[in-house]
Amino acid sequence: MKSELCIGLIGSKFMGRAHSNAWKKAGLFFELPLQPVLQVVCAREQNSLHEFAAQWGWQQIETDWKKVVSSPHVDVVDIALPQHLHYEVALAAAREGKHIFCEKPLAMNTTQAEEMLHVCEQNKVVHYLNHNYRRTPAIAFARRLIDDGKLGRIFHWRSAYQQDWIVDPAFPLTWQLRAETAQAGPQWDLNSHAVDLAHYLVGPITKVSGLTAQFVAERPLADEASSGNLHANALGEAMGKVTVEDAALMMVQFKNGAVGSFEATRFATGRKNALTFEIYGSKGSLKFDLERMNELQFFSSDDGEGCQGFRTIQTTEASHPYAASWWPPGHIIGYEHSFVHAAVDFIRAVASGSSIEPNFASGVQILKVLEAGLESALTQKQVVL
Ligand code: SOE
Repeated sequence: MKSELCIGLIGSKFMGRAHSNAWKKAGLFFELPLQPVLQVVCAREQNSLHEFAAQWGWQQIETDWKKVVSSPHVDVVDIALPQHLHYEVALAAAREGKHIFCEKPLAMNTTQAEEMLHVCEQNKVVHYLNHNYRRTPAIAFARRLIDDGKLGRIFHWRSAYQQDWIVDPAFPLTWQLRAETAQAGPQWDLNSHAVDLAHYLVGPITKVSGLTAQFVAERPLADEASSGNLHANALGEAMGKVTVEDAALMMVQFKNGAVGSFEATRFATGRKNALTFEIYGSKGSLKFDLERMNELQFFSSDDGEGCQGFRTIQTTEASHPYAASWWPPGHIIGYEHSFVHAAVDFIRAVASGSSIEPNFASGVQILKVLEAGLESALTQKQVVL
């Protein structure tokens, strides 16, 4: 009987590191039905790839992604690439019968995403879209509270995803700032996470109004070879046009009648990676802040009169999702752990032949909302989904 799951990772930058760490740690902290094997890592630059493979323990390196996808030694293709490369790699991987672990956002548009989903379903492969924040204990616990009826009927969703890494107009024109490689700015990169969480915690969205802004129209061309972890050097004096938005806002209605707002920006000076959301219901409310990711704020109207107020739950008890596999209560975890949890759930899904969420079907629904937001910003009309 098979006891291993061989991973082929494509991409060796920020997400390549986060995924490598996840595959390595998954079996050290969690009981797994199959042990992940770091079989092969693929990227374009061979020299740095040798170093990357040695550091993370990848057994082989490859510079041609097509060889990874068709390798008989690979069971899972892990796509840790910018979104404009997801479509081609995912289609090829699914056609080779490989299970797919794919970084977000799923694709450049809904048309690509729908085809990716269709080909995965046709070839009966497990497909996972890595909106990793769902798998922080606090957010998974928030879902449990909602499922248990602790919030009652939900009225409001409110999220803000704020970063500041491009406030300086001298920050170069990296792939994230060009429509041909990124499709959109924070709407794709950041609001994709927030919409995924809203879908997970509140439900489907039916109406969208959007507003976008661009604060810097031109930037120095980037030396892409120097870019990684949201840093990059300019190539020289030459400038290029920024072809994505710098901030994206949406007002939405949910199918269950709740209403919500989303704010995503790379121009919130001082905010590095601040994702906050609030949910207000008839019986209780929740507040989450990624910068305090082990905590969940919970208000319950069931609390006795005079004792009501938002309480801070440390989601590190053994009874909290994922927490028992790490440390004793109060010994907190971080950003990278959400990737480990994703790897664990993915491996379990593959072993049991079941599906996992979010997946490419979730990705299609997320992109529909994001596209509606941009369309509405352009036409200045509400879009009904
Ligand atoms: C960059 O904006 C980024 O790395 C996103 O791409 C990630 O999805 C998010 O988790 C942190 O910020």
